[in-house]
Parts: sequence; C-alpha cells; structure tokens
Amino acid sequence: MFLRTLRAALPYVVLGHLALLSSATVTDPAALDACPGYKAKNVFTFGPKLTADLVLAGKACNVFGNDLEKLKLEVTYENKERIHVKITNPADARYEVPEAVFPRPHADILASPHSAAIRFNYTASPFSFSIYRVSTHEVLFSTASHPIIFEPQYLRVKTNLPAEANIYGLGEHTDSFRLPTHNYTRTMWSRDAYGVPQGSNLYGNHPIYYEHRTTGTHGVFLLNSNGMDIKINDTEGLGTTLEYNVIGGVLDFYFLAGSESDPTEVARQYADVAGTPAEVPYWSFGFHQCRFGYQNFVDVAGVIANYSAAGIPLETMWTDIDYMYKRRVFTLDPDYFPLDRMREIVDYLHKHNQHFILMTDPAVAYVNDGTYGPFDRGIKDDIFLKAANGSSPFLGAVWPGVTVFPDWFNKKTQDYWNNEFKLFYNPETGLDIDGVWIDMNEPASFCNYPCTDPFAQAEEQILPPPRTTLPPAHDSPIFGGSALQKRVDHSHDDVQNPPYAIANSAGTGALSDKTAYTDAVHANGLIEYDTHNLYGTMMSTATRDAMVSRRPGERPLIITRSTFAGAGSRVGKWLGDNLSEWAQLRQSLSGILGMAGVYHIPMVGADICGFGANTTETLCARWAMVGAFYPFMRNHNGDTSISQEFYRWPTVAQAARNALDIRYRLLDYIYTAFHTAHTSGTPVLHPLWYQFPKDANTFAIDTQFLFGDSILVSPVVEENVTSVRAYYPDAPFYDFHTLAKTHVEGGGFIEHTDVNFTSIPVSIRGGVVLPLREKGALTTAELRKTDFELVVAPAVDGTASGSLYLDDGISITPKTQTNVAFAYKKQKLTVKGTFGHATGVDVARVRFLDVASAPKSVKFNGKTVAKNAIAFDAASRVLDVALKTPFNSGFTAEFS
Ligand SMILES: *[C@@H]1O[C@H](CO)[C@@H](O)[C@H](O)[C@H]1NC(C)=O
Ligand SMILES: *[C@@H]1O[C@H](CO)[C@@H](O)[C@H](O)[C@H]1NC(C)=O
Ligand SMILES: *[C@@H]1O[C@H](CO)[C@@H](O)[C@H](O)[C@H]1NC(C)=O
Ligand SMILES: *[C@@H]1O[C@H](CO)[C@@H](O)[C@H](O)[C@H]1NC(C)=O
Ligand SMILES: *[C@@H]1O[C@H](CO)[C@@H](O)[C@H](O)[C@H]1NC(C)=O
Ligand SMILES: *[C@@H]1O[C@H](CO)[C@@H](O)[C@H](O)[C@H]1NC(C)=O
Ligand SMILES: *[C@@H]1O[C@H](CO)[C@@H](O)[C@H](O)[C@H]1NC(C)=O
Ligand SMILES: *[C@@H]1O[C@H](CO)[C@@H](O)[C@H](O)[C@H]1NC(C)=O
Ligand SMILES: CC(=O)N[C@H]1CO[C@H](CO)[C@@H](O)[C@@H]1O
Repeated sequence: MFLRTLRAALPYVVLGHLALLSSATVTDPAALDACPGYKAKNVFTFGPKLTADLVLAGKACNVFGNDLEKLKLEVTYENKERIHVKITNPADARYEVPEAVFPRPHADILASPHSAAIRFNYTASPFSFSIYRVSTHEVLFSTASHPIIFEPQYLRVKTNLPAEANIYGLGEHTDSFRLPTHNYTRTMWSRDAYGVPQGSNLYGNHPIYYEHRTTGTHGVFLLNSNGMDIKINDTEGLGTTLEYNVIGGVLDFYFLAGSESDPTEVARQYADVAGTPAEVPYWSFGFHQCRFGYQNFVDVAGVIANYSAAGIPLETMWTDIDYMYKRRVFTLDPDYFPLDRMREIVDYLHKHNQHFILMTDPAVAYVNDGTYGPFDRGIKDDIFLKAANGSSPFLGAVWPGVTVFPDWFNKKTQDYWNNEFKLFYNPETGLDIDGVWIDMNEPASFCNYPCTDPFAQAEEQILPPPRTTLPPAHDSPIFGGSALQKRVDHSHDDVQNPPYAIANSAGTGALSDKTAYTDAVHANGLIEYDTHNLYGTMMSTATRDAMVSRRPGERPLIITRSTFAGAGSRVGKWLGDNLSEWAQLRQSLSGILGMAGVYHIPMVGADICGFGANTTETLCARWAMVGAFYPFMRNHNGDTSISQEFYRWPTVAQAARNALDIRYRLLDYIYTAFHTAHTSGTPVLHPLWYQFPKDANTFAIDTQFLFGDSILVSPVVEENVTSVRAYYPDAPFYDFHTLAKTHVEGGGFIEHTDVNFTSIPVSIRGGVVLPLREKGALTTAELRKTDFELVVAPAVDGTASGSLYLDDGISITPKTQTNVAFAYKKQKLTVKGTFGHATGVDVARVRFLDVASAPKSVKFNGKTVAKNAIAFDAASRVLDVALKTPFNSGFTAEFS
C-alpha cells in the first residue's frame, strides 16, 4: 500500500507543498517503516557525551513534507539515572520549549557512562537507537526497524514495547490509568473540553510515561510543546509499539532509569526534570464549595451560612464568573455582586477562619471606549497576543464577547498582571482573595473556525449572556446579619493546517478552532503553533507571581485548568468540566492518579458531584466520600444544574461529615506527603502497584488507590450498589475505623458488603505509623488545635515507620519547622525529631494494632504506664495507651 500511495503521490510532490500525502492516506504503519531513515556518521564519544551527524539514508519518503537531509544527534549521560537524547536540525533553528517556561534540569554529567543504570546503544546504518537497563540487560526503548522521520512539520519516533505493556501517563486524559495498548491515540493539544470525553485531547499536556514491568519501572519524557499524536498499538506479527507523531519542534528525550524494585524512584527522577510540586497552604486541604450560577451576593452568603448550620466543615467559598460585570475579568457586577457587600462576605469568612477564592480568566474583554481599565492598560502597555501580521491584537470570542489575550511571553505582561491583581484584589479597597482559580487558559475561545469576524460570532452566540434573575436589593440582609532563544522561521510551513493532522477533538479539528490562532504572534516572535500548549502554564506562573507580590512570602493556592509538564511546581489543577455521571466519578480516579502520581501536580481534584448535568442524591453522596480523598476537594456545579451543596440532602450531608472527618484527621499526614513531594519528588498519591510492584494484579487497578503511601481507599463507584470488590495485595491492612486486621495471604479480593451511602471502605497499609488528629473540626484552624494520636500499624515483620512535618502552614520559607520520625520495632515505638514549630497540642494516645494479647506492662519513656491509661481489645487486637503528653519532644512507648 505504501508503494502504491507513494507512486501516486510522487508527481504531485514535485509540484509542491500542497499536494503532499494527506494524513488520511498514510495509515499503514508499514508505510512509514519503509522510509529510509538516517545513517549515523562522524560519531564521537567523549566520556558521557556522544554526538553524531544523521544523514538521510536513501530516497526521501517525504510523507508530510520534505525529509531533512541532515540532523544532529547529541546524547548526554546527565547522571546515573538519566540519559538525554536530542535530535535537531543543525542548519536552521527550530522551535524548542523556551528555558524560561521549562528550565532544563540540573545535570551532573557523569564522568563515565559505565556507572550508569541505563545505557544508550545504537546501530549506525540504518540509524536506530535503544536504551537498555544495565543490571537486567532489558531493552526499555528501541527504534529498531522503525526509521526516524524528520520533516519540517512532521517528526516520527517509534519504539517497540513488550506485549501488553503497562504504560501510565501521557496525560491529560480520562482513559484508564493503565493505558490501552490496542489501536490507541493520545493527542497533545490543549483544548476546552466540556464533558471531557474519553479518548480525546483535553486541557493539558504531559508527554511523560512510566512503563512498569515486574523487573523494574522506567520513564520516557519527550520535551516538546507542539501538537502531537502518540499512538500505542499492537499489530499482529509486528508486536506492540509506541509512536510519536509530532508536528514541530525537536526530538528532545529524557530517559529515566527508575529502579528495579521501587516504582516511586522514577517519579523522583521525573521530578528532577520537571520540578517537584509546590507546597500549598495548610488551609487549602479543607473543603471548598463552588458553583457556576450563584446568582448574587445573597446567594453566596446563604451557602456559607447553610454549611455552618448543617455542621459541615466549609473552609473556602468560591465564586465562578457570575460575579463579573458583563463577564469581564477584574470587575464586579455593581447590582448583583456589589463591592461593599462582597467585602462584607470576605470579612465574615476571614473572621471565621475561612477563605475566599474567585475565578480569573485570561481573556480580557475588547472594550475600546475608555471605560475598562484592564483593556486600556493592556493596550497602552502593548501586552496582548498579536494577530499574524504582528501589528494588532489577536481577537477571539470568550464569555464577555470579543476579547484579547495577555501574551505571557511579553516581558511587560508580568507587571501588567501584578498591577491588575493589586488593583482588583486589593485588601483595602477591593476583594481580599486567598487563592486564585484560573480557567479557560488553553486558551479557550468560543469563536468557531474560521474566526474571521469575532464581533459577528460574539453577537450570534449572545456573549456576554444576559442575567436571568433580577438583582437583590443592595441592602439585603446576609448572615442573619520570558525570553526567546532564537527566531524560528515558519515561512515555509502551513501552521493553520499542517500536512499531518493531529487528532484534535476541538470543533472542526483545525488547530486554531476554539482557541487562539496558531499564527498569532508573541512578543518574542514565537507563534502559537509552537507555544499553544504552554499558555495555561505561563498564565499559572504569572498568576503565582502576582499573588506572591500581593502577599509576599505566602504560599498561594492557584488552581488552573490547562497545564504543561512542570506546572505542578507552581500551581494545582482541577480536572475540568465533568458531568454528574457515575462514569465520570470513576474516571476522576485515573485522572487524579495521573496528575498526583505521575505528572507531579498533586493539588488536584475533580468537580465533586459533577459540574454539568444534574447529580442525584446517591451519586453526590458517593462522590463526596471519594472526593474527600482528592488532594484538592471542591464541590463545583454548573449554572443550569440543580443545587448540590452537601447540605441539600440528609444522606449527602452525613456522607460528607463522615468522610470529612476522616480527611481532616489525616490532614497532617497528607500535608507531610506534600512536603515530602516538594522536597524529594515522591508522589502524594500512589496507585497500588507503586507499593506492590511485583503483584501483576495491581497493574490495571485504578478505582482503588493509596492516599499518601499508606491509606488504601476502595470506593463504591457504581450506581445502586452497596458493595465493592476490593483488591488487597499480600500484606496486612487495617480497617480505618475498627483498626482490625485483614490479610489475604498471597493477595486477593474482599467483597465489602453493606457499604451504605454514608460510608467508604478505607484501610491502613501495614508498615506505617500514622499521625492522626484525634477528631475532625469545622475549619483547619480549629483542627490545628486538636491533639494528635498515633496509630501503629505493623507490617508482616512487625515493624512500622512514618513521619510528620509541620510548619506555620502558609510561609513559602517557614521560619520554624517540625520534623518527626516514627519508628516501631520489637513492640517499641520511638519518636524522634526536631520541634522547631510549636505544635501547641498533645499526643493524646498511641494505638498499637495487631497486638496478640493483653500486655504485662506498658512503658512511656521507660516508666511504667498506669493501668487505667491502658485498654486492650482482644477482638480487634488493639492496644490503646492514653498518654496526654505535650507534643514538643521525642519519646518512646513500648509494651511487653
Ligand atoms: C548494541 O547494539 C548492537 C547493534 O544492534 C548489538 O549488536 C549489541 O548487542 C547491543 N549491545 C547491547 C549491550 O545491547
Ligand atoms: C481504531 O480506532 C479508530 C478510532 O476509534 C476506529 O475508527 C478504527 O476502526 C479502529 N481500528 C482498528 C483496527 O481497531
Ligand atoms: C493500529 O494498527 C491497525 C492495524 O495495522 C491500524 O489499522 C490502526 O489504524 C492502528 N491504530 C493506531 C492508533 O495507530
Ligand atoms: C439556605 O437554607 C435555607 C433554609 O433551609 C433555604 O431557604 C435557602 O434557600 C438556603 N440557601 C442557600 C443558598 O442554600
Ligand atoms: C492585521 O491583522 C488583523 C487581523 O487579521 C487585521 O484586523 C488588521 O487590520 C491587520 N493590520 C494591518 C496593519 O494589516
Ligand atoms: C436539571 O434539572 C432541572 C430542574 O429539574 C431541569 O430544568 C434541567 O433541565 C435539568 N438538566 C439536565 C441537564 O437534565
Ligand atoms: C438505579 O436505580 C434507579 C431506580 O430504580 C434506576 O432508574 C437506574 O436505572 C438504576 N441504575 C443502574 C445503573 O442500574
Ligand atoms: C453505615 O455504615 C457504617 C459503617 O458500617 C455504620 O457505622 C453506619 O451506622 C451505617 N449507617 C446507616 C445509616 O446505616
Ligand atoms: C468528563 C470528564 O471526565 N471531565 C473531567 C471531569 O472529571 C473527570 C472525572 O470526574 C476528569 O477526569 C475529567 O477531566
């Protein structure tokens, strides 16, 4: 088929660009494999570096443009676990992800590849390369028999994989956590993806995957922000393969060795490349309430009051775009959300140790009459993204109608953004927000392609949409009272409709549909064709900086929709506009596992109870409980959906109280996991296989997961069902409530029956010492005044360990810190640490699990503990020792 296609195409190729093969004609993988590839010449090896020229090895196949004649290969052993392989065009500058957006990782540059855990191997002619693990001699990545194709707007690299390979990552997606290996395409091109269907490109792009085998786990990261399709397929006779089809940039691979025994090692190595996650304020782990469709300030205040009346912890109240005047950013509707009344709400929240967050979109309304400061100041500073001719702003249509878009590459944009934040979110004169929610930053545009007349389209689509209710009386009572490296020449490229069409699901599929045009120009000359996938992440960075400049030294909470690799080092993210459907509750789990477990964006959650469509009582109850184990826990709703605050139904209210009680008791444990992630790159959530890498039954599980590394959550995720068949690997587990042990020898399923609509199966993995708060609270400020209790859950060998990190909860660089290590063996718990940050509370008690019989004696710091402070329950095998000791120093507690 390839030959026939090529022959048919040849006469046209000489005529030029337009008649190249269309993507529709090249579907046969064998066709691309018949391309000539390259020959490696002038290969130089110099210690940890290898360089070579790659010269086209035969007649060009010109599938989606003309094959480049000569390429440059550069291989660097950056440290023992990382090899950097870069293939570029030596003749002409090509686009590369700017350092300002993705700083390159620190490289030690190994003295000699001989100490490396993985090695680069190649065949000179035709050129192919492989990466193999030295200890096991396993090939991890190999382009053998799949020639590299390098054309101006089409790059292909294809690797062989083991049959039914365990591949995780390549997000953002809503597919299973372990990716399908049959006929599967993952497209990278940021888009506004309402209802986020499976199998399509979504808001963010993370071209990293981890591959897990029982012999080890490794990672492959392609640092490229251009549009791409990554195809995983198994074709009879040809085995399983993974193929990158990229429409620009360069081939810039980082191969991560991971480890043979600990899957989380590869996550730490990826964190070395993409950055470790930012820490977030302690309060941000509290419960958040939001909806699109709060009509006015009375409504917002009513929700706050009703949560309080229902006794459900509400930490943070949010407001969606409803607050804006004509949906313009940095404005308040004077009739519906007047400043003085909104300030009253914010003051009320702050007085009650609660917080407030508003949505900010990037698109600025095109209001060219001198009445709208954010537009006027942006025009004056000339900081908006430009149309292709570089002279006037690029126009799109978003919520407020026709809009312009801040250009994050413009050096003056940060000052502009800081200033808009300072003005609008001014604590003295504006709204004193505690965090930011940034949306629509793909960037999204409602303008259908071609967007030749955004004014007509805005009018036709009725933007901004009119209000549907009357404003309340003003005095209604509430509360009962960058920088670019080089110029890239795209003059010969078709950047609107490149010859290889990636499988973009937006609108017509055109790259520019529903977003900024690919030919829109940034201040540094880069165009959206190359940088599109970076827009949301750049807005995230600018917003973080603006928040830090408002409240210097404080960690901001910023929740974004669109992300690129590395975004987690600055912001958190929600999974976008989902629907109130059971399938979406299930999918949310693979979504958060990807973000928190692979891409290092741990401050993540899906909209609890669902955003679009109407929820039901049981869905909302189950989701409230699942959502209590999202690191970022927010109920958010669409404007046309029925209300779904937790207090609306008694069952949901009770489910929320129960799950929030568990969450809050675990809050210091998860806060510690965030600190560990920030300092070392160890993920905050773990799929089961991270802890049980040899147990193949765990590889595909994504409706159970570990919150931190030790709390196993096994939610009911189906409608009308009150049971769950949960998998327990071969290790002791302890029920979170009864603390009784289960151990399925060899691993196996347990059917939890009678899981009513206010409970969720949660267990503790043996081997951990958990620092729990004794009880939940209505706010995190109150929680921090609650005593701790330690739960000692031994592994099979009778040992356990754990840690606790505490600080003031808000400073980027806290002045005081407390770091405690817990170690348990031979029936003795040792607590050691530095207590720089005063906990101000006691350790109320220690509970030892799986204790065979009543102890003869219990000692605290070597002294015998009084009998009345000890309780032993033979049925659950729990030994409960009341201590009431100030938590300001180490201690020991033991029994015999
Ligand atoms: C490296 O590649 C060559 C050529 O394909 C092959 O013969 C050799 O076995 C490989 N070496 C290792 C250690 O895999
Ligand atoms: C592969 O998936 C595509 C898109 O879902 C579908 O149209 C096609 O029929 C599938 N092909 C095979 C061989 O399964
Ligand atoms: C997978 O391979 C089959 C058979 O060659 C092919 O029809 C299909 O298009 C391929 N799918 C993808 C996503 O590459
Ligand atoms: C709050 O609760 C009151 C009393 O049940 C109810 O009338 C009101 O609609 C609720 N308001 C909101 C915004 O939830
Ligand atoms: C530049 O392009 C924009 C959008 O296509 C157009 O409105 C504007 O008139 C052009 N400006 C010049 C100077 O050609
Ligand atoms: C949700 O329920 C409301 C009120 O019953 C109804 O008007 C609306 O059409 C429903 N929405 C959907 C998507 O079913
Ligand atoms: C759950 O039960 C309701 C009410 O009986 C029914 O309408 C719905 O179809 C059931 N859902 C499923 C998935 O069985
Ligand atoms: C739901 O189940 C939990 C745990 O088994 C139990 O404590 C609670 O009493 C049950 N609630 C109802 C309403 O049956
Ligand atoms: C439709 C969809 O899945 N959208 C988002 C909503 O939440 C899901 C699961 O709840 C996320 O994974 C999606 O990104």
